[in-house]
Amino acid sequence: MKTLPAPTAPAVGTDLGAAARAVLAANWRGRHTVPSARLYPHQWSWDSAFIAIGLARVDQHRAQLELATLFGAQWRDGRVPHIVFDPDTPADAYFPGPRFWAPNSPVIPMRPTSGIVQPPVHARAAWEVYRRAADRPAAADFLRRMYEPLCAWHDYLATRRNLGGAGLAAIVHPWESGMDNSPAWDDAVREACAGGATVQAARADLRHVPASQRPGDADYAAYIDLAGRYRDRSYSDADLLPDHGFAVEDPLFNAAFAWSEESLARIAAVIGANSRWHSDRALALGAAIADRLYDPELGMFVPRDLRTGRQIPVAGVAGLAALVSPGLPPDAVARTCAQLNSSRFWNGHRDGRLLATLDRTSPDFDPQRYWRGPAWANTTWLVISGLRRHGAAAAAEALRSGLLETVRAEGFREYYDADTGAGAGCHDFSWTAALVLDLLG
Ligand code: 2M8
Repeated sequence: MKTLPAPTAPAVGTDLGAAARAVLAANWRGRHTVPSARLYPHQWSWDSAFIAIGLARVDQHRAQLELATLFGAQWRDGRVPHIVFDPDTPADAYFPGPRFWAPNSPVIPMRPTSGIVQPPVHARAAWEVYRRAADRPAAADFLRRMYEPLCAWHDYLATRRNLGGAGLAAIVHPWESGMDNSPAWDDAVREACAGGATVQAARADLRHVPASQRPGDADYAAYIDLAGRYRDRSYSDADLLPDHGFAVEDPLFNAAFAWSEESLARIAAVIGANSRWHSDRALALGAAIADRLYDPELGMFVPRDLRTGRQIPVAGVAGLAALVSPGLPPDAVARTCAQLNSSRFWNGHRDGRLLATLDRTSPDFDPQRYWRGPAWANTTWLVISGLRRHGAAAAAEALRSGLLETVRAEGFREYYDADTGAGAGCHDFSWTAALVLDLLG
């Protein structure tokens, strides 16, 4: 049995870049990086994409390997699983582990994985790796190897996950949003919640992080119920509606899809493939996001529940992250950018620079609890990218400096109290370190 390493990263001190590199070195497992040594001791899908974006700044080879390892576990239907389990990590180190996701397999396969997905930021990450590469020929080879797997991944989303029929990809579990306990999922989670007691006994996360900073037991009961139902239909997406308890078109997920599709167009151009097809699909995704996920009353993007056919009017950072998408109408972009200066997302204590996950005026806002309020590096980074895309350089810079200041003071935490900036969740968290490297430039 492998002994888990203790965190070895030095205090942040003055050299933020060196400290970030040390976190990523401590979390490196030879072919991939774990998000956190104890809380998340396997490989996660969108974490690896963010990690590759940071590694692209300092170690092209590791950045390439990070993405290649993840895609080595891609399913035949094109899906990229949200967790690739490390067979050397003890089975009870993370819940739900490989036996939950594949209970009928007599032995755990060589590459055990989960069966759900996470936001498709990978093609964008592959493009970033190429863009930053010192060894361009090696990076072009890498793009050639990644192109077909990335196309298969996007085709899976565009076809099998097109549950709403408008071309957007549906997510079928709250974990697929990456923003697990967002209040936007509360109604569906309440319905799916089976029984908390058994789940509490199995939860490994509470050994590492205070319960007040994690999802509740009822949330976990719903996660297990929904994942179990999807698993029991062999992870098939056919005829999922109306019975499956969760089917949502999410703005962050689909904007990441559109942004990545646009990156596939650039990748195709480098390797001599047809790029037009990808840029057309990127723009079509943007148009569908505008059509189905823009809420003119709130003045920003929101998720759409495919079970009710209605938008979920929750103002969250996912609706701001939609700004990374190509093909959005200028008025929707302008109103969404303006949200940064509203009382919903303005933080008086830090000049509005700490970006909360949720509308601060919402009764559900909780500055410390996971995806219900705290500031996260990855969502902040996505919104910075969206603002830059639309020329809002000053707003992007305010978020960038606010995040870097917070990390300097608190270390590479999983998230930060949205009111005070105090570090929360686990320590030495990989995507915080990686995206700091990118933001340092
Ligand atoms: C969190 O999600 C996992 C389940 O996937 C968990 O709570 O156990 C989320 O923050 C997710 O976005 C992230 O990818 C994952 C690993 O960092 O942790």
